[in-house]
Amino acid sequence: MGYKVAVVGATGNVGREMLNILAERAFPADEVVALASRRSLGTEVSYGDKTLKTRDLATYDFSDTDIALMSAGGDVSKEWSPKIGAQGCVVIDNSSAWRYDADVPLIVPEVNADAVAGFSKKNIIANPNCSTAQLVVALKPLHDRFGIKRVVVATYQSVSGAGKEGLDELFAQTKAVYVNDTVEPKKFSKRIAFNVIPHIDVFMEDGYTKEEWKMVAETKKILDPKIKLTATCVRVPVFISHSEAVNIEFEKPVTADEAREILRSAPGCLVIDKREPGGYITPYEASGEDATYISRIREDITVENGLDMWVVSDNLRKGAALNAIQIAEVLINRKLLPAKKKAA
Ligand code: 11C
Repeated sequence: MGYKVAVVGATGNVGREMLNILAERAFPADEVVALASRRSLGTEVSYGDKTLKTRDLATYDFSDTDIALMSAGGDVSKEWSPKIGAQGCVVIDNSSAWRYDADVPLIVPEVNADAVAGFSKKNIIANPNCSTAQLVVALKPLHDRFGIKRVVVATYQSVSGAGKEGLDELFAQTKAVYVNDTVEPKKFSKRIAFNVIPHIDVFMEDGYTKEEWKMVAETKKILDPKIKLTATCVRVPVFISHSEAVNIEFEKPVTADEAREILRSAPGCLVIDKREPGGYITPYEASGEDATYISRIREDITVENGLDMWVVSDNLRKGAALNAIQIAEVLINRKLLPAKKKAA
């Protein structure tokens, strides 16, 4: 018998991607339900070759649903995830609402799948921020072998990280520039077309942004609290896929060749690294793909045991929807889902 899965926030960029990936991977679901807030009720969304009409989250009964894939924002998750979990349905939440809660595992299956076992206190499992997910997939195999001391990362994050409004703003502003029209920032603090903005999420007291803080806190929780990390997160005029320039200092000596070999056989990683024009991946090519791509691997000439690399992944897939579904697959493969009384 298959599972009953609800996608909460089914009309958003990530919700739609969740439905696509459930169908693509032939996820063992008997029934998939698309849920949304009242505002989007009745909107139709695709699930494989089927069309699902969205139903109301507020009146939906989760008692015979096994898994809720939540991508409806932090406020909705804070209100609804505990209620859904209390009905015995396991919530896999894409927002930041529960990530830093000690009773909620924060999971990237290639990195810390074993930590999933702690979910039963609240029946909630958190998905990391997109910029963290791809980073830890690339760091984990190197950390296991050489021990990471410190990471310095600069991100180049696509506008889809800011949702549909982010995509619309880049599109509208780019058109406006071509027809000499006024460009008015709405979603982003400055013009994004033909520009870059060193600011994602709110500013914190110490001068870092919340996006940068999340990368630090989440890397520590998922991979190793001893790793020191500093980040500069930048929005760039790219529709989909986040890129990261990563500098790593290790405990042990490392060569670029060794790192390349380790990453070639690491789960979730795909190395594209020829030292010639075009011998690297760009966000355009990573869009729609599942892998975390790694290019430009080289030894840092300024520090002992240092390495530089370029990491790119589709932020809507590995950074969100795919990671959530991989977590659901871990629950199924390890037989961790609570038994449900199915409606007759
Ligand atoms: C962005 N990374 O690109 C953000 C979006 O904590 O899940 C995801 C925010 C989060 O704007």
